[in-house]
Amino acid sequence: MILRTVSSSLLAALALASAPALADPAALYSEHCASCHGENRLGGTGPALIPETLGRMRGPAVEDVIAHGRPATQMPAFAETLRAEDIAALAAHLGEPLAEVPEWTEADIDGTREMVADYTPAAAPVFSGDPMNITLVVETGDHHVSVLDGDTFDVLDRFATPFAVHGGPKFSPDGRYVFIMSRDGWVQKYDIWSLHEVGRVRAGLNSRNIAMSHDGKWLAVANYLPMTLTILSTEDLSVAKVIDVIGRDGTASRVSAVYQAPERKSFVLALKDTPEIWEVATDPDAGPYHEGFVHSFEAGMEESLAAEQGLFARRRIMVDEPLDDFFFTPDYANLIGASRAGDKGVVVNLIVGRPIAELPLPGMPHLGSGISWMRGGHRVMATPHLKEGVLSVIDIDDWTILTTIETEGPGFFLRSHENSPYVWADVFFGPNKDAMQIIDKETLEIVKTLNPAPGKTVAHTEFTRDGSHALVSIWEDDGAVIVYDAKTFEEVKRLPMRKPSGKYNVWNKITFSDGTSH
Ligand code: DHE
Repeated sequence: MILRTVSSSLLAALALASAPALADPAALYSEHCASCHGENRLGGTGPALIPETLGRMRGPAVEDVIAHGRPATQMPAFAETLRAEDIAALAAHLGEPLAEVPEWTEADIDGTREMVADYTPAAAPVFSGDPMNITLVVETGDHHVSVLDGDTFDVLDRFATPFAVHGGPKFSPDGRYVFIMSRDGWVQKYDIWSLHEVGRVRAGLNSRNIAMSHDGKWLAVANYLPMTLTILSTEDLSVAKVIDVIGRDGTASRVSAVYQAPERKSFVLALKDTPEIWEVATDPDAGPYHEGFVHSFEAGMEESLAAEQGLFARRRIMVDEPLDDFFFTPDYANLIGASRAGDKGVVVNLIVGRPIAELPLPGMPHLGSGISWMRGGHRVMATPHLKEGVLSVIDIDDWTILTTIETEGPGFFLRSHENSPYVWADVFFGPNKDAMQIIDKETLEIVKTLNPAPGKTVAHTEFTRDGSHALVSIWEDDGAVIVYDAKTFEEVKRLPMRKPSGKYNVWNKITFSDGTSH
C-alpha cells in the first residue's frame, strides 16, 4: 500500500518534471500579439484587448479566436503555433484589467486622426434611390456596415468599421453623414451621398456611445476609459474639448452614456460612479441665466456659476443614486433612468433639475429601448425588461403604470413607426429567443408572433421611412435581415448578413420618429 502511494506520487512528480513549463502569458503576448494590438494591449491595427472592450466575450470565446483566427480580418490562427494550455493562459491574461490606466489627452486623440486621402465629397448622391430612406445595418459578425436602399433593399455599399461597434450610429441633421463608434473608442465618419469613409479618430480607449448636437456641429463621445467626455468637431473630427468627469464630491466617474437633447440644445450624461446627471450645453448662448439652466444652481455655487457659461457649459443635476439607460419624453423635459438595483425607474425633470417621480419596474427595465406613442389622448411609453418576460406600459402624462404585457421571454429592443398600429418586440433571452412579438398599440394585446428562424436569435426591428416595411435581424454569424410587409407580416425578402445587430433608417432617426428609441 505504502509502496503504491510512493510510486504514484513519484510518477506524478516525474510527469510534472517532464511536462514543458507553461509559458509566461505576458511574454507570449509580447511575442505574438503586441505588434497588432499594442504593447500596452490598448490596440493598434488590431483592437484593444482589455476586459472592458472584450466585454462579454468569455474565456472560451477568446481562446477560440486565438486558436482559429477571425475570418475576413487580419487575425491569424495560433492553433498550430501555440499549445492549448498556452492559449488558455493567454486568454486569461487578456481578461485581467490593466494595472494602470494610461492618459488619453487631446494630443493623443488628435494623433490618431486619419482623414481618408482619396475622399472627395460628391455633389449629389452617387446612387439613384432616396437618400432619406437609406437604412444602415451594423454587422457585428465581421465588423462591417451595409448600406441598404430602403425601397429596393439593394446593398449599395458594405464598408469595414472599427472593432465591435456598439450603440446607434448618429446621423448629421441633414442625413448626409453618419458617425459610428466602436467599443475601443474609434469614431468613424462616413459620407452616405458619396458612399465613402471620410475619416476616423480614437476619441477614447473604451467608449460607450456617441451623441450628435442639435445643430450637427459637435459629436460627444462617452468614455469609461479614461473617465471623460470627448467632444469632437463633426466637420473634421478634431477635438473641441475633453471634459474630465468628476462628481461634486471629487469622485471621478465613468460615463455610462451620452444622449442628445435637441429641444434643450444640450447633451445629457448618465454617470456611472457618482449620483449626478450632467447636462452640457451645445448652445453658445447657454449660461446660468439661460432658460433651463437657471434653476439648477443652488445658493453658494456662485463660483461655478461664473465658470459654467456658453458653449459646453456644464450643469449638475443631483440624484439619490447613479442612474443610467435613459428614456426621454419627446419634448425632452423629462427622462426616466434605471436604478442600479434594476427594480425601479426614476423620473427626472430636466427643467427643474431634480427627480419628480418613481416607478416600480422590477426585473431590470431596459429604458433606453423604450418608445412612446399617443393612445386614447394620452402619451404612453413601453419598455422591455432584461430579466422578466414583460413589457411595462407607462402613462407619461401622470407617471402611472397602465399595464404589463406578458411576452414569451425577456426582450432587448422595441420599435414602431408613426404609420404603424403595432409595436414589434423581440424575445432576446431564453428558449423563445427566436420569437418576434407584435403588439397592437391601442388594445395592448399581442396580435402575432413571428418565428422566421427557429432556434436562432431574432431581434431588433427598424422600419422604412414610410413605415410600410419592417426589417428584423437574425442575430447569428450566418444570419440575415428579413424584410417584412409591416401590414400583412408577410416576408418580402431575406438578405444574408454576418450577425446583423442594429438597423438605422436615416429619416426615422433624423426626425426623431415616435417609434424609435432616441
Ligand atoms: Fe447596448 C444601444 C448600453 C449590451 C446592442 N446600449 C445601447 C445604448 C446604451 C447601451 C447606453 C444607447 C446608445 C446609443 O444608441 O446612443 N448595452 C449597453 C449596456 O450597458 C449593456 C447592457 C452592457 C454592455 O456591455 O455595454 C449593453 N448592447 C449590449 C449587447 O450585448 C448588445 C445586444 C450587443 C452588442 O453589440 O454589444 C447591444 N446596444 C446594442 C444596440 C444598440 C445599443 C444594437 C442600439 C439600439 C438602437 O436601436 O438604437
